[in-house]
Amino acid sequence: MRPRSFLLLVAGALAVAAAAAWLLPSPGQGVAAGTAALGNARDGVCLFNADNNDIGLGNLSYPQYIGGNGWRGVFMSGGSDNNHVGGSNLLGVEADWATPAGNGLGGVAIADGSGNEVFAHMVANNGGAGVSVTGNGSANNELLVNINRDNTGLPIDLGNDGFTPNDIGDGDTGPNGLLNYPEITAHAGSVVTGTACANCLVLFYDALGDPTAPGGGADFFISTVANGSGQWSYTLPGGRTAYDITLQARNAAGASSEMSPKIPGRLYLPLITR
Ligand SMILES: [Ca+2]
Ligand SMILES: [Ca+2]
Repeated sequence: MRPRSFLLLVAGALAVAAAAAWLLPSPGQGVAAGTAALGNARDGVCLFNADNNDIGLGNLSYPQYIGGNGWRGVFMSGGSDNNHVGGSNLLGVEADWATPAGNGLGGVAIADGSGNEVFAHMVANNGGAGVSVTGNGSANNELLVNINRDNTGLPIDLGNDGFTPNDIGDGDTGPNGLLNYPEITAHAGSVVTGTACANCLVLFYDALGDPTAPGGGADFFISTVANGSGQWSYTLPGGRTAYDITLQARNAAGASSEMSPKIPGRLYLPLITR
């Protein structure tokens, strides 16, 4: 297990050139006066050439929210590697999991870093992408957000340049290798079949609007694994069909893709009577 230092963040304090709103409420607890987002003019948490830090705990009983900052909630640059944004984090929403507290330029932005894990619980209401990765040297960043919605950009954006379509053979290069997202090749009712990178994790999300367009969202609900040939099939729970979902891939090295487009909706022709 790799060594980690624990980054304790206190509002107004510096931590690796960082400051953040930092709360320890119970889930569902309302935000009382005096505990609203403090917000910094620039980034909430800023890592520069800083490795192996934990940002947030792994316990949703004690969520941490990072919101109301002028720039990004969490920003990693200068070769910041192997950092972990914990599953208890709320970026752009207050500790009641509802009140918007967006960060001006995005939830989490990795500008130059590899091997980072973003396991945030909710990323919402931010200007720009929920989570973005830029820099051609930024590789193998794992980007798994349970609830990612109501950001002005994409939920996940490799390149921070809007939707990046798949390329045949996935030989392109760039942030996270511009890993291709999974594709649906057939569907019938709740059964969906498709392709992804070989042995990749295929993550299923409820699509909110269009996850490949600004403002689209994605809520995670389950995952499966593609086989060595990149084939997968799954029966969706809860009455979902292929028209309801968006997909994301994560390869063995940890790199995560953008969200897939929703498959084209059913075409209903107007009924013409004479
Ligand atoms: Ca992109
Ligand atoms: Ca690609």
